[in-house]
Amino acid sequence: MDTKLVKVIKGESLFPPPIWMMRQAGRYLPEYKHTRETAGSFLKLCYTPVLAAEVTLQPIRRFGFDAAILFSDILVVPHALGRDLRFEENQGPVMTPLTEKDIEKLDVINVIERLSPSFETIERVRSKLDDKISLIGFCGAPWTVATYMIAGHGTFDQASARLFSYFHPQAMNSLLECLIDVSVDYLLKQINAGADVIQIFDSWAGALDNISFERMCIQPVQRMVKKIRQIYPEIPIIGFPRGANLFYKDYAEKTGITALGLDWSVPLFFAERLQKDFPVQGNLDPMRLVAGGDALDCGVDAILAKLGKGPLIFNLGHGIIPNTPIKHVEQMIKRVRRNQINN
Ligand code: 1CP
Repeated sequence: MDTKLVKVIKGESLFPPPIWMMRQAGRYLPEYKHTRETAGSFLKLCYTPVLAAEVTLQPIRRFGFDAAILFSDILVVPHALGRDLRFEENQGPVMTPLTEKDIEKLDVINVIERLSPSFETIERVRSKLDDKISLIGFCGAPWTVATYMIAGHGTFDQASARLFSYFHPQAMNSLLECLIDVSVDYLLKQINAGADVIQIFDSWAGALDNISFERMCIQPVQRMVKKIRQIYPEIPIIGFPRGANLFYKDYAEKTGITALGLDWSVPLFFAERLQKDFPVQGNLDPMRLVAGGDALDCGVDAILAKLGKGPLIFNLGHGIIPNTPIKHVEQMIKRVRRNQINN
């Protein structure tokens, strides 16, 4: 039987809509902080299936979301390719910036074996999760993962990766090719382990101009979707090209994804048009969730009023912010689900 999430991704309209939150396992939850302390470091938490499964399930237990998402990070892929990676407190990921010469040294032989803790996490979560709840597997899109590999850390404009793509177009192609292949294998194994929906995070799609968007965002994801569908023709795939703006439509049509994750800057009238052809997911401003009160209620109501009649997965327009009060998450869920009677 399909879960609510899968029904919507296949085009059904449900009211109230299914709901989950990007980064729903994380530092705003005391139980997450506790498990993270037990693990010792963020990466150890990602690579220890018992603990990763525990934090994956925490937001489901507390809030009753309609989907769990594998606890890991998009940067475990470059890490498994042999790049160094550490997470600095309050600074995020740090890696040695990648040069042209490093690309051929990426360890494509052992990468999937190194990622195997995630498959065990998925199996563990699936065995404990109610059948009605989806388990989302994920990876970063090649462009977004490449931005971190090239700069060595997060940036706001992805200047280093854009420049790299102009100075070294061949090297950039090789890097994207490598990431396409590895990410496809990684996702196939996640599906095989029990993920029933996949999300591809292209968090830095918005940094690209028209030509680069086509080449480095659309084409790689299009190729990934095609390869995944050769093995799993029916698997629902949510694409999240954050900041894609007017390119959202092109992205959805050309990549072949099943549903479209919208960031909070997407105007609701435009979202409504996209929803005629694609189920949509989103797009509450995470700052409204920090603020609570009327700011939160208004944001929720506007999304439900405009998109609630079509296929909608209610979500934030980007990840939850660590200082979000738990009470506000409860308020949001209550508001989204208040109209149970119409279901
Ligand atoms: O515990 C901690 O202090 C680490 C914080 C943290 C967490 C909880 C990071 C570091 N990653 C995660 C988990 C994570 N990351 C998940 C888990 C599943 C969930 O509950 O949603 C997922 C899906 C991600 C994906 C991810 N990591 C993205 C794509 C989505 C997005 O937010 O745009 C990106 C860009 C990353 C890189 C990353 N990892 C962590 C940080 C702080 C960052 C962003 C760094 C930056 O650009 O500044």
